[in-house]
Amino acid sequence: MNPSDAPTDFRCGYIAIVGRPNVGKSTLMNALIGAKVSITSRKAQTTRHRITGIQTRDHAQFVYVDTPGFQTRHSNALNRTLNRTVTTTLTAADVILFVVEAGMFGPADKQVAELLPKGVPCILVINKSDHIKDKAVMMPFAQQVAAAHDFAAVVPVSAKQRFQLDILEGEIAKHLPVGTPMFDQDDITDRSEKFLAAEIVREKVFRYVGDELPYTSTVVIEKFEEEGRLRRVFAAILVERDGHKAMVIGQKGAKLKEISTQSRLDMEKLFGGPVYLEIWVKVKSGWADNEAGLRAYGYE
Ligand SMILES: Nc1nc2c(ncn2[C@@H]2O[C@H](COP(=O)(O)OP(=O)(O)O)[C@@H](O)[C@H]2O)c(=O)[nH]1
Ligand SMILES: [Mg+2]
Repeated sequence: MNPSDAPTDFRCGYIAIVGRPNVGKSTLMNALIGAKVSITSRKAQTTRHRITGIQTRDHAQFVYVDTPGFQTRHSNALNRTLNRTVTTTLTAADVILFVVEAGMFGPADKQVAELLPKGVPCILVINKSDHIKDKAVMMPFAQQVAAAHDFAAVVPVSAKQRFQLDILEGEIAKHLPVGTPMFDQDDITDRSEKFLAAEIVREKVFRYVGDELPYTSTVVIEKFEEEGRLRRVFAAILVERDGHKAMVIGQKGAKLKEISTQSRLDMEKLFGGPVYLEIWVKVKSGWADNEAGLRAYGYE
């Protein structure tokens, strides 16, 4: 949107999405913007970067920032870096969405609640409400969580079934500052296609290779070319050991083929054009052990 076209009461701001791993933060952001820019999975270590998703309406522009789940289990270089991303995002937000899973409020959730700054409007989002059959338990649960922080609103939703997302958006809009749009109205993210391509491949590795593959495997895009509408993407999956390489490739290359096909389909949908994709699997160990290695692979 051209800033001069925006109405004078137009609102625009950053909305940080935080919560413990696996509560559905990335699914929620994708549902709110109507496109899949943040990868999701049943595993806890999926989101590793801060990812921006943008939704522009007539009256407001919502700039969502999806964060890695706050890691409480192990203190290693990767987890420390992930946690720093969460705290930095919180300090820059106009509105915070604190996401919990309906019926679950454990020590890991409480630890995230303690990070919520005072003075920034924070909305309690109770996700996965589709799991709750007995609606009578919702109220006491909401009250239990609401005791942990002074929330501006409480909204039960289902990101997966797109339930009550309009209500949530309305609550967020109330707290956004008046201001001109920061992004073009057609933008859905500030991340490059090259970055998104790597994330898509990483999601498929998580999905198609069993739990045995350590989280230290990652994906880098070695070459990303555009030729008219066609994108040519050359990706490498980096794993720690030869055994992991065999796991990713699978019997007669079946697994790698599945990863490639599904990645290409997702990229074509997101980029809106044909994609030629080549994926190689390479052994490279130790990249996640120290901060320099993490920076080399794009971690902030
Ligand atoms: N039933 C149900 N599952 C959901 C919902 N939102 C997310 N999930 C699932 O929860 C898992 C974790 O989601 P993800 O968005 O990756 O969580 P994150 O770690 O908080 O970003 C995935 O398997 C999602 O499909 C929801 O509203 N209902
Ligand atoms: Mg996530």
